[in-house]
Amino acid sequence: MKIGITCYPTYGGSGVVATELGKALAKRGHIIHFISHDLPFRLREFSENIFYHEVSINDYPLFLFPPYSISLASKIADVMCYEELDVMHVHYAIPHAISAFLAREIQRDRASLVQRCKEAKIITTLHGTDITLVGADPSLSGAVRLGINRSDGVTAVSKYLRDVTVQDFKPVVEIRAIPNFVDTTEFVRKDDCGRFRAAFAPKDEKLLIHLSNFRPLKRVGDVIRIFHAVQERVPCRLLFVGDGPDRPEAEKLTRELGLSDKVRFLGKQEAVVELLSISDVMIMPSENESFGLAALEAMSCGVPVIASRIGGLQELVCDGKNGYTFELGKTDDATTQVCALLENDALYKRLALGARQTAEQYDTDKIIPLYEQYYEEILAASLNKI
Ligand code: GMT
Repeated sequence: MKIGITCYPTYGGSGVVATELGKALAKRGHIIHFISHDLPFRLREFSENIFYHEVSINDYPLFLFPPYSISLASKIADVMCYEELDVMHVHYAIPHAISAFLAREIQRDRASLVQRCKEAKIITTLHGTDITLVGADPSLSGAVRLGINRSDGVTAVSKYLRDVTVQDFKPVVEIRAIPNFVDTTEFVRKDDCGRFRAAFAPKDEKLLIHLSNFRPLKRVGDVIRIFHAVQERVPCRLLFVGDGPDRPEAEKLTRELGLSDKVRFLGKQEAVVELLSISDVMIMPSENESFGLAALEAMSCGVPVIASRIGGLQELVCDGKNGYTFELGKTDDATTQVCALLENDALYKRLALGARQTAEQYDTDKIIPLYEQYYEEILAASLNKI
């Protein structure tokens, strides 16, 4: 198949999923056209089946806000037509679902002037805050619903997100839940990272890790409060990976609690596998999480996850199997869970193994065929309509 993919190319779960999906589909022989304003950050290696089309943004002085959504729509329309795409798959509804819809209108309109182009089927994948936070805002919700309803197929990254979308947006189309996935051959615990570990935990302390984009919904303050209590019982250190708006506040709280020598803020990092490989426990106290890709990647590296009992995290983190869940904001409960894990070797080993086994259920090789099958169903459904 010829498949177009649009996503946010910068750090963020939806961009990661879209890019890894494109790479995996390309390996399976499909031709992939990425369309975005920058090269997706995980698209490093060359593949003869992958092409990249950059959206040029018109920053005419009159525009206070250059109309990216429209430029993107024009680019998608061109790629759909000239590359004869079968499927145009957009990730994160805002504005991508609307841009894809507009692209199809552009293409239809152009057909009256030039040649008639083949029409690609539009598939939208909902990732999380495009429904639960940003998309729920009245300034955008009508457009999000239109984008969903005008897509030929819609997927959500968990059953939770599918159900919330149905409940809040009452779409007229069906939504298929297809979960996040991980390449368990790439995300595998590396044994040769002892040097890193010694740098961060020189006295052989335990290592806790939190990885996110530091937005308020990630509740990084809770991570620090949990760590503060844990380190009073178990010698340990904390690694923060990522960056975002709440980082300065988190650094301030770390100083106020006198934890500066035990907490390292590493900022954005590419060596995620190496960092997970030296970590003992991941802490994810998010207020909302439609799936929790970072937790899945941690599990794949044999790191148990302590997470809030919310959203799609409840489909991934199973108490006593691959980690523990705690009621949102109840950092005392999370502290007890982390300590129980770190103080009991046998329990720790069992959960670390359980984490890896869970990740194997979400391996790329198991989930990518679900997308392929979905594309085929959508294409077949449209043939039946003709
Ligand atoms: O909303 C975000 O945090 C960003 C979003 C994205 O688009 O990058 O992440 C979401 O998508 C990931 C991949 O599908 C999910 O694993 C994350 O759980 C989800 N984040 C939230 O729902 C908060």
